[in-house]
Amino acid sequence: MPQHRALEQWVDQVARVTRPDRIHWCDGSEEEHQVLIEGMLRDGTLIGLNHQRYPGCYLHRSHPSDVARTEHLTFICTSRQEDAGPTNNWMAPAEARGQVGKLFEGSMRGRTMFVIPYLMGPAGSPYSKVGVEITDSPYVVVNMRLMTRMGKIALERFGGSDSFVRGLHSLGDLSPDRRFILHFPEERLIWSIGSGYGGNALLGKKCHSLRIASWIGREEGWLAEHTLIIGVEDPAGQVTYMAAAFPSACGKTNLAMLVPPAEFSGYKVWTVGDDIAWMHIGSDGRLRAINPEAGFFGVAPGTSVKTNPNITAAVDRNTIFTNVAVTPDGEPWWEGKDPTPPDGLVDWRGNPWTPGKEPAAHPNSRFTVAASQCPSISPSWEDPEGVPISAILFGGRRARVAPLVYQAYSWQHGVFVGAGMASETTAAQSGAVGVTRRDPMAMIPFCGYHMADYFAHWLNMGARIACPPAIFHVNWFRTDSHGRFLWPGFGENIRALKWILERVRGQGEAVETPIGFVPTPDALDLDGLRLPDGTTDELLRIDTDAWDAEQAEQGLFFDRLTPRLPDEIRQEHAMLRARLSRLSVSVNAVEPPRAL
Ligand code: OXD
Ligand code: MN
Repeated sequence: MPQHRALEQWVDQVARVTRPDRIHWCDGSEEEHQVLIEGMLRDGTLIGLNHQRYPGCYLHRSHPSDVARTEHLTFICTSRQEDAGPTNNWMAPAEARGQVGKLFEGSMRGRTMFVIPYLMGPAGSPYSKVGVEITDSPYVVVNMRLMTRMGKIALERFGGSDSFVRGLHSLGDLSPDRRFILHFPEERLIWSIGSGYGGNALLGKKCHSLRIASWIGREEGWLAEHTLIIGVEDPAGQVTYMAAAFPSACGKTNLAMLVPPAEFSGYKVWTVGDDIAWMHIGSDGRLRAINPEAGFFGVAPGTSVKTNPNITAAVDRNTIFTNVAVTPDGEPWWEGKDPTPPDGLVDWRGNPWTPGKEPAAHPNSRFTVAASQCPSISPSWEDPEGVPISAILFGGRRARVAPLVYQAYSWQHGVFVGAGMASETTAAQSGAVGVTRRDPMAMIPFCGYHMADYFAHWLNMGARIACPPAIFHVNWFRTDSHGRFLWPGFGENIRALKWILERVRGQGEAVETPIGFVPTPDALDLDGLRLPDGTTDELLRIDTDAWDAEQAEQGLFFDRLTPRLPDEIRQEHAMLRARLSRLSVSVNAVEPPRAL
């Protein structure tokens, strides 16, 4: 393969350091897949599931200390620390090469080194990019085959080019003390050692498609975002595309595959992507999104026929389950799959499960499945030009502060809304769950450069889009004083999407509030929902005390980003403060109006 010279040289160089027993170039074929599966069944890396009910499905149990993304061990290795910014861990490239390079020495002894050429994005799209992952994990290979266009198809796209993203992964000894996920964006290089977990080891996903791609996107003038992409079809058959950025495990997969309730039978949601979007300005001047991935690596707990019938139908064949529980019949099981757990479950560690103590499935247990198996997959999901985005939604888990839905006043205000986002942490990353953290545009773990420069890039993009999408914020997670969710979520979220659709078309009633346009209670179509009295008002209420605290926390976060923070973000923050103080004076005023 003389045309892949740069690739061959790199593979040789890696093999000289890592010392594998064998090198296998992956072609992505069915035969190769079967050989890998059989090998993993033999050595226990995979466990076969009930092949009558779940044909082609397997279970993988990871090392119990390797079950989620490890953000504290994830580094951006730019030559200048200030380019990584204060929200990323940084390591000097020379130090990274020295310290972590040692860990790769001989790390593949006794193992096969797999070379995985992959394509992120549809074949034939001008926006797709090639990467190559070298790994010593066959589990990674079979997952990459589901999550990317892998093997021959990627090599074809490669041509003679030496500009591809290089990703080197080794399981090492799986010790968290020797685990590092390093990104060298200037060199388009990723090094990951010591973890087999998806987000740390499937390098096409977070490492390439977000951290490295966000850097490339800024250089080339496009956006790499942690967003789902959907097409919302109305009863007239018109499809409007939206992108939505929520942090990990906040329901992107469920929203991407939403099935509306009976009252909304004329509406349909088409899935284009559930996690990542690459958005370019198309030749028509619109923002166009492609899904760089080819599969879904979704959170299993909470997934059921009721919450997500589409993914339930997709994962009944050719699916890899990781860290779920198993029934005595060899079926995968997780909390929320059925109202009552079946008897005789084996938990995610492989032990008999005792109800009432720990969950049977790990809270971050996952399924990996090809997108093409999803019944709601959009006919346009592989459109090389991408789909035209009319609305961008930001959202997170906020118990009190954010109303169900609101619209930003403008692109600039919308960028500020995204920049001011926060959410409660989930099991998708190691560390405490349920802690509120600032997570601008759901990109805090994934932006490969300084957050302030990232906001500036968003602002610049807006100026270049002839017809910029409208920007909204949604929150399905508001609770009452007893901590109960006020909003039923899942399929009922179509009600918020319908209002968004109307706003995009210049319809839909709204009131102007300090934070943006909030629907009037009548503007939301709540027919058939029967929410308890007062719930709608509560869902849409702007709690001024909570917002005062919120804007103060936003200010502290923005202070960390000075002096690079764009003036526009500071101005929007000051304007929010001014609008809030006017509101709190008018709500709480005991003084005569002249006090204003
Ligand atoms: C994911 C994540 O796996 O965000 O998508 O953690
Ligand atoms: Mn994600």
